[in-house]
Order: sequence, then C-alpha cells, then structure tokens
Amino acid sequence: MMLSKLNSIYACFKNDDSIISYKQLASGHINDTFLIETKKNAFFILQQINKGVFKNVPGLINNKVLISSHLQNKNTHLTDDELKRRVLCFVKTLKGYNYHTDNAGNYWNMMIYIKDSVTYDTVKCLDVAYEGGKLMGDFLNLTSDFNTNSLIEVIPKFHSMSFRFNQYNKALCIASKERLAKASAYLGLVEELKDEMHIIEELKASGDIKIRVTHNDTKISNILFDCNKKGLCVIDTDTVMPGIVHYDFGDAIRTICNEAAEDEKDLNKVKFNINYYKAYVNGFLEKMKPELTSLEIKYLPLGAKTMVFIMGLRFLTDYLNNDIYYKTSYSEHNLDRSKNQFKLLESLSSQYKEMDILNSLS
Ligand code: GN1
Ligand code: MG
Repeated sequence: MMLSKLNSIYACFKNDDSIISYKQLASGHINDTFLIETKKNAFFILQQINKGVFKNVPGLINNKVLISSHLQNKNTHLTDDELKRRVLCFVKTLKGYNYHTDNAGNYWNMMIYIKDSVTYDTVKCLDVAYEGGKLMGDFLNLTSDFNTNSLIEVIPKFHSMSFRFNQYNKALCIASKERLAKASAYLGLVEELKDEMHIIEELKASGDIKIRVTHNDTKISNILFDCNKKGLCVIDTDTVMPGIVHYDFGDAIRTICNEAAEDEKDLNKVKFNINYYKAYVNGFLEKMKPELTSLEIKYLPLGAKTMVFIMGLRFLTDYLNNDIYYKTSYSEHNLDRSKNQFKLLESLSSQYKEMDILNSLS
C-alpha cells in the first residue's frame, strides 16, 4: 500500500490533517489494517474490510457502530478521554457515513487508535487471563440488553458445526493428493469427535438458552490491556452479531490457555494451561454470572472444547482448499495451525474434568 493511496482514503474521513507515517498491522488473518500517524501527532486505525469474506460490509460496519454507541451510553460515568480508551470510536467520512468506498469498490473504516495499549498473542501470567475474563464478561454484560434484531448476521452460520463439517467434506473431495496425505493423520480424530462437537449447536437450536449480542472473535489479541496489565477495550468488533455465550467464552479460552501461539510449529510447546482457564473463569463470572443460567454455565467447558475443535477443522479445511480463506505466510501455514489446535484439544481433553464450572460453584 502506498502512502499516497492511504492519504487519499484518509482525506475522505473528517479531519484537517495528513498522514506522515503508517505501519501495516499483520496480526489479523482477513482484513488489511494500518496504523497511521498524522502531522498533528494523532493516531488512527484505517482498515480495509475484506469484502470477499464479509458479504455485507455496510451492515457489518453498522453493527460495530451500533455496539460502540451502546457501550458509550452505558459508560457515561467515564470522562470523554477515558471513554475513548475503553470503547472503540469510529470516525465519520466527510459525507457523514461510517465507511468510505474507494474507486475499486473496497470498503474502508477508521477508528481512533488507543494509545499506550498492549496486546498479547500468548498469555504469560494469571493476571492477564483474569483481566481478559473480566473485560469480555463486561462486554457481554453491557450488551445483554441490546436488541439483537437490530444486528445483521455478518457471516451466517459462522460457528455452526454442521456448516463447517459440510465445508470440510467438500474440501476432502477436491483436495490434492499431496495435501490430503498430509492431512490424513487428523481425519480419524475429526470423525471421532463429530457427535460431541455438535452438542453446542443443538443446545442453541433447542431455544433453551439466550441469543445475545456476541463478539465472535474473542481471541486474546483482540483484547487491549493498559501498561499495568488491566483490561482496557475489546477490539475487532467486525464479527459482532447475535450468538450464544459459549462461542465467546470458548474462543477466548482457546487462545488464552494455549501456552504457544496459534501457529507454533513445535507442538511440544502447545499445552492447555488450566490455571489460566481458572483465572479467566473467575474474571468472566465476576461480570457475567448474574446474566447466566445454570444451563449456560454447565456447557461453558464444552464451548471451549468446541471452539478449539472448530478452529482446527476450519484451518484444516482451508489447507485442503489450497488456502483460499486465511492469509498464509508459507504453504503449510494452515496445516500447522490446524495441527496446533488439535494438539491443544488433546491437552485440554486430558484436563477436562478440572474444567467443570457448575459443580465447583455449588
Ligand atoms: C480470523 O482475521 P481475524 O484474525 O480477526 C477469523 C476468526 C478466527 C481467527 C483465528 C471472519 O480472525 O474466526 O478465530 O482468524 N475471522 C473470520 O485467528 O473468519
Ligand atoms: Mg476478527
């Protein structure tokens, strides 16, 4: 991306400034995200949303903006400056829209960058796990009175296991011999866990648990911390849509309790840290317990297992499909991510009894 191109996009958003430097942030697998610095020493995040993955970008942006305003209204006790550090703040275009469409038909949105914040790709201490739980719990609690009918379903069936199995089965049919051979060690495991991995979806379909506002990408790198490791702000709200608590709980646990990064190749380093799990649960329930039924709490551990599995399955599927969905840096990147998730699943499963929450509460 050229500075001149970014400057011309930036100029479409309300400001009286220009970009002096920029850096591409590489942690996301889908969008193109830039941190920009302006002449007047302001910092923004300018982001091109992937319209191949997200079929209704205006709807997605509307979701994010609605949720941010809801959170702003819920936090009126904070000063303006504090609020800008705790809730994502979107900048409007000169025409008054929340996004800009460039000549190529790509969608851009812009947010104020939250200075003096830190993100983690892996957790190294209990405090971060606990604070992460508190912040995610707070996000779900504060949005629990928001009417989910005003949100679009950004990616239909996003966490639906039967949908992901369909994609996987199709990928198996079209995969190259080489890729199929490399994936073959995992096909048995996928089949073996199939029934158990559909339980959360059945729980959702039963109508016995609440459909609420959920974030749907609660990985640890989407939680901003301040310099004292206190939770600050939940970011990357692209996938905010109606869902169930188990997906958000599960995806946070998937990343917080993995002692290694999601794509670590040395599988000896991939271990499920049960102490981080317990710390996250404590923080999460501190904020969310009043909102949850015992049925919801009962299935939280299975939510975690399910989210680890579904990511293993999605990475494997993309590998079989020749890497058409996730950004990859080398040819076996998706396979390595998938092996990593299945190793994490094994480690989680060996400690599954200790993950029970409902009985330990009573
Ligand atoms: C993708 O692009 P990013 O990093 O925000 C993916 C999530 C996965 C995640 C794995 C829309 O998120 O579902 O959990 O990668 N988002 C989409 O790191 O597919
Ligand atoms: Mg995301």
